[in-house]
Amino acid sequence: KQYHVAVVGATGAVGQQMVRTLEDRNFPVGKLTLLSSERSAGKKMRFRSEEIEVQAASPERFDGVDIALFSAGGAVSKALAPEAVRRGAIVIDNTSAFRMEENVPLVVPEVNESDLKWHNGIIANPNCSTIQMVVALEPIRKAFGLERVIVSTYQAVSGAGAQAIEELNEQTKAVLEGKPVEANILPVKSDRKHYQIAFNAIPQIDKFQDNGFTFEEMKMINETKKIMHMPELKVAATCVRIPVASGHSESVYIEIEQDGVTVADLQAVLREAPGVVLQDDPSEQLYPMPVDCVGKYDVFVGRIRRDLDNRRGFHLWIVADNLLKGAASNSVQIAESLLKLGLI
Ligand code: 11C
Repeated sequence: KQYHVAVVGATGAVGQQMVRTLEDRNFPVGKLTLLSSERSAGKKMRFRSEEIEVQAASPERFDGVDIALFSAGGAVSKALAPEAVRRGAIVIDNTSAFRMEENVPLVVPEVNESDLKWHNGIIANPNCSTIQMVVALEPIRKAFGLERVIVSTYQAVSGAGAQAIEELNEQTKAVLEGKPVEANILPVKSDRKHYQIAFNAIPQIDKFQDNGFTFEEMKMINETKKIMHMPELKVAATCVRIPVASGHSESVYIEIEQDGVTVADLQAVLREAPGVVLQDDPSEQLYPMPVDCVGKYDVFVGRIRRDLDNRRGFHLWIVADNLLKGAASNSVQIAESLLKLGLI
């Protein structure tokens, strides 16, 4: 069977990768509808050997659509996802609009694919930095139990969209040419102040919450507990933007339940884990880096070592393509899982 798929936000940084991923993974697309804001409507995008014109998104565009992949911001999802569902589509939403709603599964197929069984039309795709972390943590939890997670991120600018990539490129050029640097997008487009990202590190991703954490940090905390079905898990996060175009990196400290586990035990589990590539050999200076992970669907893990003070504490370094496994390819994988489980 072939499916009518719609991509909402098709011209954005994630939307473009969704189109590419549908083609690359050979998803059975019979018809592809590309939707965007009025501003981007009329642009043409290539899918397989076809040129498809992007149309302005509206409720009627979802008539006949089987699967709608949304990545056009929370406000668009809130307005249009229920309309798409009403018209018979299953929505896979890449924004934070519905993630924490009780009747919406939040899914990373390697971790909690079976949560798809109780969907009510909308399935949420988690935040990019959460996805890559839980893909690595779930096999560890299964094998040894998990009590605590403390993560610091080194996040690429593409997480903030295509305009942020442009801003990094322009600022880098300006600095190198000794020209004045303009900052209009980062750390958060809608916040009051903007800071230079070129040759800098900004410890703010998304807006500050009343508890002193940013929304990105709270997403990592709350989404991890929901996906792993562990409301009791202790999680803390510090999220930092760095001048890398694509590929999020994370330094993750974990405390496991079981005693006597070795680094070799953790490596053995991760070597077999779905969606994980182990790149961990200090003697060969082998560890994951964003430049090597961009364009790939997997999550890369290295630098595994035991904490010097806590025998049940371990440190890991986790890298993935934030636009692919962090967004587009996780969404397409969710669609693949729906097919596999006969849920569509
Ligand atoms: C970033 N993680 O890197 C964000 C982007 O909730 O899906 C993804 C935001 C989200 O800026």
